[in-house]
Amino acid sequence: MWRAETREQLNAITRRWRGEGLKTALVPTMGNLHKGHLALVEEARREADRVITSIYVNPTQFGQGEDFDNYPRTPDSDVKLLMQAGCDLLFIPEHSTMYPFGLENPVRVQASPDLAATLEGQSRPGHFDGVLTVVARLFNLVVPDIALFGEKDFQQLLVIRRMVDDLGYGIRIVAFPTVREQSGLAMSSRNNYLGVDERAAAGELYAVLRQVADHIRNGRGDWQQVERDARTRLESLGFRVDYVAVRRTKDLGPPGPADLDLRVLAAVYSGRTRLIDNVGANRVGISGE
Ligand code: PAJ
Repeated sequence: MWRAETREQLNAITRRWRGEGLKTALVPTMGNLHKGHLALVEEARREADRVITSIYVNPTQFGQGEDFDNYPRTPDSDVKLLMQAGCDLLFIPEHSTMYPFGLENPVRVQASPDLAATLEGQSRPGHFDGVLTVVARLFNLVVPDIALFGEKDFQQLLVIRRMVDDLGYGIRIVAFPTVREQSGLAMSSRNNYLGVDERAAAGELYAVLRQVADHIRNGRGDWQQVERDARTRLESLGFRVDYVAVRRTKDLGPPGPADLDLRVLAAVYSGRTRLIDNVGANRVGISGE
């Protein structure tokens, strides 16, 4: 596996690949890799000739009081896992490579407010601007043919797709389904913060989201009541609920009676750990409205 830290090192390798007509895939990550990340790398292997994984804990997407300083950094085990997964190039930049003019006054990308102001964007103001600011930089530096993102961060995926379509990046965005532990808990670097008991209980979040999806599939259309019931259930399981919401899959707007393709999204706290998850729920019948 090649390794690049600077723009020059990265360019030397990717220019050669492009010159040889090889199709490249980028998997952007913040490291502390788990099976969810590695599934993206393996999918990238199937989709492209060369796979580039980036590891960069991006300060501009963390809010004040969030976990930037404590975010788990495990580069040695990440390198081993990437080699096993068949990654061709690890791009592991310093701040000065990603933000050569410093972190205070970088050129920023602003996420489309219609997609980004709700749910995660409401709870974490500026978060998606920071995500797009670094993802645009990664796209500009790596110039991949495709880039892969997890459905685990569903709103992030939509915000990135919009940027690509709006700014005209010639990059195909591939979405990959959420990889889960046996308990149903979505794999996440932040799961490391959970205590043993919290971790055992955290799978219940997925169970509740699936129940909501089942209600919707069975024709329930009284979303607000469905959301309230889910909130109560999550609270009774010991979670502090940030949001649990039924939304349109395509733009995360509130669903109307004719909307069939829906998503159930939630953010909860287990102790001090913030967990997010989502599931799809395609409506077939319409009743109860
Ligand atoms: P990070 O949280 O490291 O996630 C990197 C990629 O892995 C994202 O596309 C995320 O959706 C995906 N992912 C995480 N957990 C997953 C799981 N359980 N199953 C499937 N995919 C999963 O998301 C980020 O980093 C950053 O915001 C980033 C896009 C790198 C920009 O800094």
